[in-house]
Amino acid sequence: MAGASRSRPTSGPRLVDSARIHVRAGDGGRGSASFRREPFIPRGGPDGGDGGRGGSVIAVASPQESSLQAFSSRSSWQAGHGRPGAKARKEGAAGADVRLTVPVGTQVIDQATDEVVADLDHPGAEAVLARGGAGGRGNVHFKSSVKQAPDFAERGRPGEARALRLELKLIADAGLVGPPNAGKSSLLAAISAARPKVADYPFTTLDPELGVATTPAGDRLVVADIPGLIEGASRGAGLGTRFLRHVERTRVLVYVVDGASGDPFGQLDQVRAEVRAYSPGLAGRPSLTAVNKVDLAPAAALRRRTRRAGVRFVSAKTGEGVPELVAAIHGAVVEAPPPRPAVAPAVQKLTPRRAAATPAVRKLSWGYEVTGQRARDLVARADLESRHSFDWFQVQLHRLGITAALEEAGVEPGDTVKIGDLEFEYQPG
Ligand SMILES: Nc1nc2c(ncn2[C@@H]2O[C@H](COP(=O)(O)OP(=O)(O)OP(=O)(O)O)[C@@H](O)[C@H]2O)c(=O)[nH]1
Ligand SMILES: [Mg+2]
Repeated sequence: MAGASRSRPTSGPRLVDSARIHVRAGDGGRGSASFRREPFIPRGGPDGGDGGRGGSVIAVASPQESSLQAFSSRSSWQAGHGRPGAKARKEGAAGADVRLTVPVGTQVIDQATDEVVADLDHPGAEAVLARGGAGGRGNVHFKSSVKQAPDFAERGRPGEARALRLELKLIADAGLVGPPNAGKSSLLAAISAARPKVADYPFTTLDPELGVATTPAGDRLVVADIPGLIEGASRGAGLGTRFLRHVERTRVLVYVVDGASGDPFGQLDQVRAEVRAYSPGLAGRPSLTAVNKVDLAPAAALRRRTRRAGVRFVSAKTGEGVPELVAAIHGAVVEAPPPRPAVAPAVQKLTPRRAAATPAVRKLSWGYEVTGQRARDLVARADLESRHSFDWFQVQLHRLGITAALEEAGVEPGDTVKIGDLEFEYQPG
């Protein structure tokens, strides 16, 4: 659907359909560096648990929301940080997620790249806007590979932070379809706060526009106004029929014809034929007919003569019959089947996680060899003479999954492990 956002003066409250937000996920909690206390042993084995994962900021599409109003008064969102790990292998609590409820049809755009990174186009759709940082590992993990007692633990990873734009692409419930000048835009203006251009020449409307109407009972209804259709539109006459794609997902079509024209019902047949030529499915959708301009004499006279069921005479100018028309559209929308089969909620992630380059471990006659570029780079960078760097090296062994891979391969204390040209003895602490 085309954006409803146009900056122009309005009388009624405008629909808030765009917002800029900053989201920050929580940092992971730090891992714990603690040691078991055992009788007669001054320093037992390491038993520090992992830090908790930071909370994420997640957007969830809800049919209960109809605008991005909530984001115009608050633009910054921060999820909870993970708690640190503790001794006795106790894992820190995870940070609380922040779940932002947005209307169905909200698109998430990365402000830095202008890329649409998530499209929450059905109820229940979710997108992770900022992923929480992983918790740091406690020193309980660092007792293998190298002999020293691990008196350090990892810090948690920072949570993601992003500047995003939310844009509501409303999915219209009903579409106004009719010949040019029938008063479609006037009708949209009469039932909603939208202010489409209205003029007494054909093809005033060039871009589809949306408005939110409220029924007398207080129900909301999203209505789309599209350019007029003339005879031969399906063969390209006038602006053609391509605009009909904007009403393809609406549940109900509202045919609007000009009651002051010579032959409104002839107009109706023509428009229906064009819609049918465009898509028989669309033509078969539930519909209503509004004969507009009943404030003018020809339309008033026609009303007296007409016995057609389901035809409503209205005036976008005076408002006559308009509330009843809105109620009827709403009734039809409620009864109409959804235009598309419901899809299961999909989770979209902003940055697909890169598959970690897992190091390969080979068991050889003399021990274990770790291969892989990242493992070799690690060894090349490590200066194992310095204590500081040695600690760093151990942390990296875990980060790269080397320790886990070694254990998986069945490494035993005292076995020789070789990475690049470094050889060391595997010794759990
Ligand atoms: N008297 C009267 N005039 C109306 C009514 N509704 C619309 N008009 C006039 O009809 C003309 C066309 O109205 P629009 O709302 O622009 O018609 P449209 O169907 O959107 O036209 P396109 O965008 O060109 O397809 C304008 O001059 C309006 O002021 C009505 O109920 N009564
Ligand atoms: Mg128009």
